[in-house]
Amino acid sequence: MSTLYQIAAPNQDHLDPRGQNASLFTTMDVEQVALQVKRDGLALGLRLPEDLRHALAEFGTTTPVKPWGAREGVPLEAVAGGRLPSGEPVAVAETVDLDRCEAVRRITHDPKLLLLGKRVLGFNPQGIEASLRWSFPTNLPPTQHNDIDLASRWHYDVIGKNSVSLFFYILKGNDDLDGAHATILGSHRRKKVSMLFRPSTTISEAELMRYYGPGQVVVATGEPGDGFAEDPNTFHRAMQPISSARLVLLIRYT
Ligand SMILES: O=C(O)CCC(=O)C(=O)O
Ligand SMILES: [Fe+2]
Repeated sequence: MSTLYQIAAPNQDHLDPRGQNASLFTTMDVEQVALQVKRDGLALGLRLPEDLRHALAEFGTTTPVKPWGAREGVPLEAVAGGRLPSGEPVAVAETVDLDRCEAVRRITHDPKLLLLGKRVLGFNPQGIEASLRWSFPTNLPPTQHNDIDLASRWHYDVIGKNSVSLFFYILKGNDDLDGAHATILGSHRRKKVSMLFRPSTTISEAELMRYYGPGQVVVATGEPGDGFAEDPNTFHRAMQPISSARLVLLIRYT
């Protein structure tokens, strides 16, 4: 997470973001998407214009990355095989210097996305973060992969008082499940009390399925350019990339 902007002073909160007609997301119905995020925790069907997806793919493939926990960026090629030069497996790495990418700013400050943030949060977003994130096929058995990428286990995130995430697949394997993102519908509103007092990554899939039912799981399959909005307080997880590395743009309004 690397970018933080202030877009509206609290004393201007009655104002909606201006210039709705200039949005990049021409067909998006903000009120409908906001309603779904609030009700289900998830709204599919967002779509990034191809020129911006292309600009992000270009930036992501030519800029150094920071593996989780690393101090410094390394060239993408050094880790793209799912191993550090030391041989240690690496599942996730973030593109550095995202502030230099003009396409990111256009997306994070898009008037319709900002309005979506306002409708879900109940106030104009005060914090805007963006992350361009690689997930690599480690070729490890799922349990081992999940140990080095905790976001591959079911979990929920509590970020500030309220938050909403937007994901856009920039590059992704061909298979639907390959590097996809899964969500348990409605789980932002309904958790067992005991789920609140344990690290969420320690809650087993079996326990979640018993409580919510397998029918509540939605996998956001999709192609590069497809995106979705999610309440991070839902249970969700990243699925292991199999055929090729996945690149996603993640935006978070708080
Ligand atoms: O990469 C994903 O699909 C999930 C990431 C995630 O869980 C998060 O950033 O909170
Ligand atoms: Fe998460």
